[in-house]
Amino acid sequence: MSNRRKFIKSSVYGGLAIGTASISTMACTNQSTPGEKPIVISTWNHGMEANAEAWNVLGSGGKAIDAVEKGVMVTEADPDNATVGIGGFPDRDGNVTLDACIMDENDNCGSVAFLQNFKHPISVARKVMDETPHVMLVGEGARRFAVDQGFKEENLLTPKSEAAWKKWLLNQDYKPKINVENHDTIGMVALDAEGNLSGSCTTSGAAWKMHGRVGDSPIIGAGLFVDNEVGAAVATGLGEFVIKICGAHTIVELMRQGRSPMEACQEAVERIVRKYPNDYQDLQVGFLALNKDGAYGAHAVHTGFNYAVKSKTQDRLIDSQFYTG
Ligand code: SD4
Repeated sequence: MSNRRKFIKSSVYGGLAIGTASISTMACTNQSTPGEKPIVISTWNHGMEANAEAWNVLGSGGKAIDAVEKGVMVTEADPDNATVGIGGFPDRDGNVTLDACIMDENDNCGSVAFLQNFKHPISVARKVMDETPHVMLVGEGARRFAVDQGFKEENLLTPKSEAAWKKWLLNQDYKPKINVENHDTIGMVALDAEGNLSGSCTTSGAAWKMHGRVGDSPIIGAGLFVDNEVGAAVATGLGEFVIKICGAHTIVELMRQGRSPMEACQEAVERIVRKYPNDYQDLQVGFLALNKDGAYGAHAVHTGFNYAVKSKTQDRLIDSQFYTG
């Protein structure tokens, strides 16, 4: 491998913010849970706050699609979160570039990638879904569309993330590190009282990525997939490997074939491990799935992934199962 490729590869692994289960309240569950609705589940610790906002919609009989948009907006607006929205770590040239997508129960979907200077990419993605004949807008076209829709441009590089970037610039030779932060991309899936599923996913992507890099999070079928006949799934972690196995879509199809949400996530994780034996030790990917009955489950390549669940009977953070060989 050339030095340049090596640099790029290790920078991407190393810069990806991958969380730890620092405030877990519950041990791993082996099986998917029995179903209930309405229910919302989302990735990482920050999912607790995001779920609370989503529940304001779901708990009063609102639609899953509105819940998953409102929920992840909480995380996007948090400047202390270095992996989503404002305050997200920039690419290696110092630009904060955001990816997001959203999908409803009728296969309507909207996505933005490489979006800069908008605090709520998920809402721009929602507008792409609601107001255009397209699924995905990127870069300058996405910017113009957002401005036309009334979104305000603002600087998303906070002093804290700028300082982190400048520190990284000093040697630029990250080694792979897993579980270095306690927050990450937010992916959320929900089932509303009517029995309809929706999902959302939003991120600033891999820290110190190459300018122009887009991960799995805005790719329908990779970072997020919803099929109202079956279930919904979201991904977090090193997006390149989620894209390679078309992660979220794979999980939904496995559920269609009869797997529980947990089994489906586990099979997707094992596919990554099996197909990329030289890579998986140095990367984290976590999957989260919810089926049409409101049963959920998760699985990750390594320990450290956790997820938040909220329903009438549950409001908790759960440590995900992970690959143990
Ligand atoms: C990406 N999957 O851009 C996203 C980032 C993420 O854990 O989820 N980080 O690859």
